[in-house]
Amino acid sequence: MRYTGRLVTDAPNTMQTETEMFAGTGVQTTTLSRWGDYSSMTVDPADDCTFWYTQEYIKANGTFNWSTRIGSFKFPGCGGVATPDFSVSASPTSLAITQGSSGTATVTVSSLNGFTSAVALSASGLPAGVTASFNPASVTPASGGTASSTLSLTASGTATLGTAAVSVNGTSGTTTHSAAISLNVTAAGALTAAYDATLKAPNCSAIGSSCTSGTLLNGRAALGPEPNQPNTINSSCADGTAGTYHSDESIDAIKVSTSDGSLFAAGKTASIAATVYAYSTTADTLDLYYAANASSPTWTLIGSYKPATTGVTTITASYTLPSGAAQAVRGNFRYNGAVGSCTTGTYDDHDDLVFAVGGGTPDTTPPTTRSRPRPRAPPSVAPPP
Ligand SMILES: [Ca+2]
Ligand SMILES: [Ca+2]
Repeated sequence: MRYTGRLVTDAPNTMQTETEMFAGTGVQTTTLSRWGDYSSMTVDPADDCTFWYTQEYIKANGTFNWSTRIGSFKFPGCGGVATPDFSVSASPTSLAITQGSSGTATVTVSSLNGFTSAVALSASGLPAGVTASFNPASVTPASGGTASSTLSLTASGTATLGTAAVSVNGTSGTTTHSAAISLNVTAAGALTAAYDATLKAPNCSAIGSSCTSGTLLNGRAALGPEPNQPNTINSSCADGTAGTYHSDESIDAIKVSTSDGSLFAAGKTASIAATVYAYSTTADTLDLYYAANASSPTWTLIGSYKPATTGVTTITASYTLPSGAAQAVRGNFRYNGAVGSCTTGTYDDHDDLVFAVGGGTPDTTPPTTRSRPRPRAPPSVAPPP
């Protein structure tokens, strides 16, 4: 009884070395023509490598004197003992948290090759001001199973802003496997405006550190179209209707933010970033205005600016926030014409953004006019008769 065979990894057109399992001790005599009718081979499901083989053989010269032999074999390199191991995954793989708050992700440890040991969890690559905790701090998966832990990432009020690649690490003995989480720390009070149907413009009604129009100002009039156009307070200034979206002029977004990342307050410097689609770097001009009272705006010019490039480009400016609980900025984007808060060119877009502002530092400057005398005390009530 001899065997050979090949593994899927063996070179094409080669067989393993022929091996003898058992040598018979006799020969079949006379005229018998049948041999080997009763034979079988099967692979052992326990390891998918071991073959079990049964075959007839002859112990001594003669006829009708077959015996049966059962043997097993496997090829070198098949069915080596697999090393127990594990893998680590995280969900979600990207997380956004604001300064002063926290977010969670589920960390899952999966058993491979019968792994059943404890895996200690940790995090690395955290931005300054962000801490990580795992509940539980260590998990032990069943063989072939999974075990999960909840990762909490907490950002302090001064945590470093921006995106960081956080590594979630599982360690068992000398083995460490990791999963990546993209963590984005955003400033507290980074607000996106909602359309204010009363004022008829995008409005950040809470006090934030920034306020963006999001998609609410994209386009001009029916071009785009601009949602809720013309997006001027009390519909005070219609948009020009000529041209084609993103071939001709439009203001697409306005964002106002404090330059130091703190909450909007009177006296602070505010930065405006206006995203426009420019047709011309020479004929197009963005006039930026602010108003202290959004409900009844008196527009004060901040400045007039040329786009640096044609196409989608951002224009920035800054000014000092006045006092006023609900303030506004206006972008007046015009093709030629003269500076104004509501120019009438057919390619001109006008967009307002309303945002809430806190009281800011109290005014300690004494008034320069004389105080009015205190009102007289009311007459005392006469006692009942
Ligand atoms: Ca508009
Ligand atoms: Ca617009």
